[in-house]
Amino acid sequence: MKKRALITGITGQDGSYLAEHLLDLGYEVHGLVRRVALEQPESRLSRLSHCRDRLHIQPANLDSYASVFHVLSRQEFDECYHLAAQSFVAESFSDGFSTMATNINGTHYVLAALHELQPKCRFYFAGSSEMFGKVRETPQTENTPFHPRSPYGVSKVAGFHLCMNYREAYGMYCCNGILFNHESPRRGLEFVTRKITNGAARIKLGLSSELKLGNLEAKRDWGHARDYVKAMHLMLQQPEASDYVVATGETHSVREFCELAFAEAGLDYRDFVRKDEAVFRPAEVDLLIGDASKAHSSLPWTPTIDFRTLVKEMIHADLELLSSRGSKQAGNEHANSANTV
Ligand code: NDP
Ligand code: GDR
Repeated sequence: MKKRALITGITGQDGSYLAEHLLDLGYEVHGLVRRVALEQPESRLSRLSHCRDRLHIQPANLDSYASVFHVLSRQEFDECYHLAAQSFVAESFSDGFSTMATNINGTHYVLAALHELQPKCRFYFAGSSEMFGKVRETPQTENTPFHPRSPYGVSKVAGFHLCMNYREAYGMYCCNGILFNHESPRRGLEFVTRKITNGAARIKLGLSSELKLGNLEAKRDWGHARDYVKAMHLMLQQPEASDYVVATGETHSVREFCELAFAEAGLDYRDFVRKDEAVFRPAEVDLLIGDASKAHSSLPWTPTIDFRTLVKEMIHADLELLSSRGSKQAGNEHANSANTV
C-alpha cells in the first residue's frame, strides 16, 4: 500500500524538496495550500511546477481551524509534515502578532485536528535553531536550553512544546526537528544567502551596482535543504517519536558567505557590499552551530553537501536564471518567480 503524506507549507523551499523526496519514495503526496496561492499558481506554486501534476493540492489556511479540520476529515494520512509558518525572522519583529497567530495557533490547529480525527498519523514539527537564540552552550544539542531572541523564535519554542505535549499527553507520534539554517537556489530572496547570491549575480550581469546588507559578522550553520528534508522523513520512520538536531556542525559568517559567492562570480565583495542599518535586528542571534550526533547515530543521517558546494550551486543558479531572462526587468521580478530552479 502506498503511504499517504500531507505537507503543510508545500509551496515553500522545504515543502518543495520534501514533496519531491516523498514522490521518489513512492508516497502519495498531498499539500495544504492557501487559496491566495492557488489563485496565482505561476508565482506561488512555481517551486512545484515540475511535479505539480503528481501532487494532490488541498486548499486550507493555517489561520482557520475549520479549514484544517476539513482537509483532515476527508482523507487519512500516514504522515503529516507541518512546515507552514511565517518563517522570516525579521518580519516577526515588524508583525509579531501575525507570526504568533500563524506559527502557534496554526500548529495547535493541526495537532488538535489530528488528535480528534487521526491520532495514529505521525507528525513532524519544523522547529528551529532560532529557539536557541542567545546560546547557552556551543555547539547546541537537543539538551541545550532555549533562549529565543525574536517573536519568531518564541513562536517556534511554543510549537516545540505543543508538539511534545501532544506526544506526552495523548501518546501521539510527534517529532520535533530542530533544524539549523538550510538553503538552496529555491530559498526566498529575503533570506541573506539568496539575497547575496542574487545580488552578486545582478552586479555581475550589470543589473545592479551594489548590495545592501546588515550584520556581516553573524554566524550560521548552513546546510542544503535537499539534505535536510531527508532527515525529516527519517524522523517519522523510527520506532519511537523523538526530537533531533539537524545541522552540519560547521559555522560561517555572513561575510564569509559574501566573500565566496562574489569570488565565484569573479568579483570582490568589498567593492560592492554596503552597510544598511535598517536591516539590523533589534535582537540578534550571533552564533549558531549544531551538534547532530543523535541524528547521525539514530536516524541515521549525515549531510552530503558542504558549505562551498552550497554557495557555488546558489550563485551559479542565480547567474543562469538572470542571464536566461536577459533583461533588467527580468532581474527585478518578484522573488517567487525566481524560485523555479
Ligand atoms: P518558506 O518561507 O519557504 O515556506 C513557508 C511555507 O508556509 C509556504 O509554503 C507558505 O505558503 C506557508 N504558509 C505561511 N503561512 C501560511 C498560512 N497561514 N496558511 C498556510 N500556509 C502558510 O519556509 P522554509 O521552507 O524555508 O521552512 C519550512 C519550515 O521550516 C518553516 O516552518 C520554517 O520556520 C522552518 N525552518 C526553516 C529553516 C530554514 O533554514 N529554511 C530552519 C529551521 C526551521 P505561501 O506559499 O502561501 O506563502
Ligand atoms: P535567519 O535567516 O534569521 O537565520 O532565519 P536570515 O537569512 O534571514 O538571516 C541570517 C543572518 O544574516 C544576517 N543578515 C541579514 N539577514 C537578512 N535576511 N538580510 C540581510 O540583508 C542581512 N544582513 C545580515 C541576519 O541578521 C542573521 O543574523 C532562517 C529562517 O529560515 C528561519 O525560518 C529558520 O528558523 C532559521 O533560519 C534557522
